[in-house]
Amino acid sequence: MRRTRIWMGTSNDHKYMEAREVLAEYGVELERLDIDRVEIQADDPELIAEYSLRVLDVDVPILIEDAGLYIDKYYGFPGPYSSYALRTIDNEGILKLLEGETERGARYLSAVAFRDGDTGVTFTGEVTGRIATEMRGTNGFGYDPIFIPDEGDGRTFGEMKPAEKAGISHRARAFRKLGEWLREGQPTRRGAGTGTGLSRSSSP
Ligand code: ITT
Repeated sequence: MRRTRIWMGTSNDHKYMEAREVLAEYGVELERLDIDRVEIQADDPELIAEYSLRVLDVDVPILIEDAGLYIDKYYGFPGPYSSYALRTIDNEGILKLLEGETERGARYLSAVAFRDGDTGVTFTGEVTGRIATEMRGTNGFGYDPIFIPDEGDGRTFGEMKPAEKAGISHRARAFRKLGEWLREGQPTRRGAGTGTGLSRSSSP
């Protein structure tokens, strides 16, 4: 099986654009389905993405991505509440939570659940870093102005060009795995692993 045209169910333009760029490297054309997906409350982005995908009743090869920012000091908060935290306390609130803190470690996680007929698979990606002491940069979206990746040169994702972010981001890592899997055309055993009809890859 080799798909060159698949769909992403998301309400987020930025996520879609970033994912589309990565999959294009693999010759995969990513179309968009503008939906408000159903999300369960869980800590694990893989479970959240897989559930949202399972209850999505569409008949095309489709994926759902769940992503978020996990701050070490706060046991992973905002994590699955990343959208909510941005809508409420926003980046200023996160900076306030960490005011005067030296322990500023954080990570972005991404889980991509894909389904094509009876075949399903989930891939994950991660990037570790730290929370800046102030907002810097206007590129990217969401938490990017306050996230400094470990693999960078001290700039936030907000200060990086899209291609630089894509070199190391959680999303790019998860979508590259999907791109490789689609390119290889690897068959996945139906129902393997999770009991959701989806099988999993390892991370990062
Ligand atoms: P969909 O569920 O419709 O796809 P969403 O915006 O709710 O869109 P997520 O639940 O996956 O997406 O992500 C939660 C929030 O985490 C998201 O709204 C962003 O604000 C933030 N986020 C995720 N990935 C990010 C990234 O690469 N850079 C900055 N913020 C990010």
